[in-house]
Amino acid sequence: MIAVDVKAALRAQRIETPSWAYANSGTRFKVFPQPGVPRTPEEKIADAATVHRFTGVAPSVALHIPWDKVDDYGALTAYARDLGIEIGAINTNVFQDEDYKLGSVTNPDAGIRRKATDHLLEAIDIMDATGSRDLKLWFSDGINYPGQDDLRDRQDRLAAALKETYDRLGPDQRMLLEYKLFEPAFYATDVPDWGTSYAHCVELGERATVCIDTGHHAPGTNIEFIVAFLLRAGKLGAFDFNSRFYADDDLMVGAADPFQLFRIMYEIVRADALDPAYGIAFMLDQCHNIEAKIPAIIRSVMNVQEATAKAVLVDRTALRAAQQAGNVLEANAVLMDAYNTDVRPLLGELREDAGLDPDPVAAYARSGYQEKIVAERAGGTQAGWGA
Ligand code: LRH
Ligand code: MN
Ligand code: MN
Repeated sequence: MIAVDVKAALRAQRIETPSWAYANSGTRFKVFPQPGVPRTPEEKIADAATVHRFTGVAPSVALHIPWDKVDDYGALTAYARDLGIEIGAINTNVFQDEDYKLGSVTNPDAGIRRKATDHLLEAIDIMDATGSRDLKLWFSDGINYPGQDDLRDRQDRLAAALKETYDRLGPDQRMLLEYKLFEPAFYATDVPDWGTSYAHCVELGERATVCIDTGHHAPGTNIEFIVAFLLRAGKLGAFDFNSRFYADDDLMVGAADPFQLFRIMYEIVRADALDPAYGIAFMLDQCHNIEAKIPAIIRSVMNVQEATAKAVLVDRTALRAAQQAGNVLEANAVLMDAYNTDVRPLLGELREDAGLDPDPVAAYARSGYQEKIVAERAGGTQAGWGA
């Protein structure tokens, strides 16, 4: 691929940032509040627009309901558009209510299942108002003790809630079903892995697809295999990018294992699925507990860009030839040549071509935005994760 094609591929890339990453967050041990964090959904959107201003590739922000609940979603959408970004995926939250102790849509109590499903339907009303394409579902549902509830009945209850929600989607709307190995349930989680999510999505129909949160697997899981499999099946809808060392760490994408991120992005490039027109939503799902939030999100966007640039640089013709010839070492070397390329100058050039500073983190630091929000948002309350 010649350099200009590499640039064209990278120019088309879009990365969505999550509203909750701009807010205070922490572990279950402590939230360390930071000065200047957003107090309202509007302020989170303003921060997301700032990340887009410096990176040029993050033109949408995902919302989480009720963390981002407002009276007028039309007005919120107009506010975002005025700042140059769109509202992206609507994330549901059926994990922070007393009622959900034994589960939400899989709860043995039909009344609680109704309440949870109604929340999912309400999220689609919000999508109608914001123009969002994607409804993102993650269920904390599961059980802690063998015998606590019937594993199979819970799948039936899940399928019923998903079907009711799917049937409510508009023609241009999609459902993304996220899985997670464990936590908060430890013995059995109702959507623990990609296979479970995939099977439910197949049952639902073509507008239901799997969301891969890169932090939601057992250590050592080959995530790029899951990516390749789902792409082949036409069932990969989105990523929640982040990094993990141990569990659901939610650290900056590309921090723990940049090589894994490159391998994932290579499967995307291999399937020609990088362009937004293909329909995969590349989202971040992170929490910045001890590091400055906006620069960390800018860095995360850049980390995805760097992994993507390396993936685009893979000489696919040479790789295919080596694979066909059974030349194991050569095939591996072709991949590693691309991974070991320093793509930062190329990305700097790309940004300059677009009228941006080649170093978005430094440009942000010089911009005065951080000082401005620290001064303006004094006395800010915590919003979002850990609220
Ligand atoms: C669950 C999860 C899911 C939630 C988000 C805040 O661990 O990854 O995507 O909506 O975190
Ligand atoms: Mn997630
Ligand atoms: Mn998570």
